[in-house]
Amino acid sequence: MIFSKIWKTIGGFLETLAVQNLRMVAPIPPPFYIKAPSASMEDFAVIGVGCAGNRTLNYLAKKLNGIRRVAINTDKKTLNETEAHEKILIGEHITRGKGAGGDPQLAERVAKESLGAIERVIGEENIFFILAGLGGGTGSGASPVIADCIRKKGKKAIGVFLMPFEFEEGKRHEIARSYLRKLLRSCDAVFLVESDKIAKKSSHLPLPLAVEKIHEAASSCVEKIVDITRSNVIRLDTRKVASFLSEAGLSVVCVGRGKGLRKAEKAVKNALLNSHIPYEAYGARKALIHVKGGRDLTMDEVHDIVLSVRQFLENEDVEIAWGVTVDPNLEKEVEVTVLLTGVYVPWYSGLELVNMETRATDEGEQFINIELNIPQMEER
Ligand SMILES: Nc1nc2c(ncn2[C@@H]2O[C@H](COP(=O)(O)OP(=O)(O)OP(=O)(O)O)[C@@H](O)[C@H]2O)c(=O)[nH]1
Ligand SMILES: [Mg+2]
Repeated sequence: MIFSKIWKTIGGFLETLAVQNLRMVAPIPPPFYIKAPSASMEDFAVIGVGCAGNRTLNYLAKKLNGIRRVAINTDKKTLNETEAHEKILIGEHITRGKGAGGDPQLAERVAKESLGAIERVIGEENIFFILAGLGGGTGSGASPVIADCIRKKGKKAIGVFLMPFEFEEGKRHEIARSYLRKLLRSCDAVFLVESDKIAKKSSHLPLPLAVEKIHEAASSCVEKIVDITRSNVIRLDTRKVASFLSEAGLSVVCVGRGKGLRKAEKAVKNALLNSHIPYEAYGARKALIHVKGGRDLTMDEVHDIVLSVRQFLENEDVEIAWGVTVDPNLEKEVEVTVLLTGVYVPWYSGLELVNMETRATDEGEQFINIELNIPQMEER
């Protein structure tokens, strides 16, 4: 009894000593000891619908290979050529696997008939991206059915849709607009890719490369949202991102990079000015900012980035959330992603589409005058 008491006392003493010793000898982690962010894709899945949606899925497979990909189409040939983990051919008894021929009502009907198969591919993930080109049959008609199915299961449906090219017939634009209205009701958040604007910028490129630029814009939307959930210093986890995107309406992702002197200022300006914002960003209800930098990223830089986004939005009530990633692989470089939700759509109420690019040039002063209190830093 006495022996065990003595033993306990000695043991306790040795333990305390060991802990103290450990405290003394344990190397103090250097302030920048931060692991490079790793992929966490189990919360996300992507569904490519129709031909444009399937092809975008192929592009995404090269960029974000770990994400589960599902392809849905009425077109058997395109479906066969799609790199997806699961594939669903819908409406084969009517279309004989040859596409919906630009008829979204037909696509909607056959998607509803295949609801069982669609439900089975809505897995454990919390956030589902739907990729499709609007203006044709399958992407326009089946996407709302898929979005409804996702939300009925309590998951988030995030649409990333390619708008038709200007030169396409009027009917395609009519379909795109009317199904966009539907999709704004069915999806939690909708991101639009203005194919035409991107195509014009890359008109000098061979056609497959120019088309790839459009797929790149759509898949970068997915990549950047997934990337936010990898933030490691100030965390924005999937739950926060999911709640941010919940019933968010029309949304936009802008990305900018800056290097060297005043890199944070350059990054935030590039994000807000050079993005393909096809609608008014000023009306945004919420903004989510993800700042990525190397070990030299300072609190001042992050502070000024957040402040300048607030100034840009010209709305005191805008709800802002922000996350920070320090990636040791980024050297003297800052990347800023700004996700805006609930943006205003002028043509949604019958007005014409506002071309943000023209605005940026015509009223450039307005943006350039944003006072960015970013300290001058020595180029290292
Ligand atoms: N970027 C890109 N856009 C495409 C591609 N194919 C079509 N589009 C665009 O997406 C819109 C919809 O076209 P599709 O995806 O072919 O249509 P769908 O959904 O397959 O519908 P159906 O063919 O009628 O069954 C078109 O109006 C084009 O603007 C593509 O391969 N890449
Ligand atoms: Mg098709």
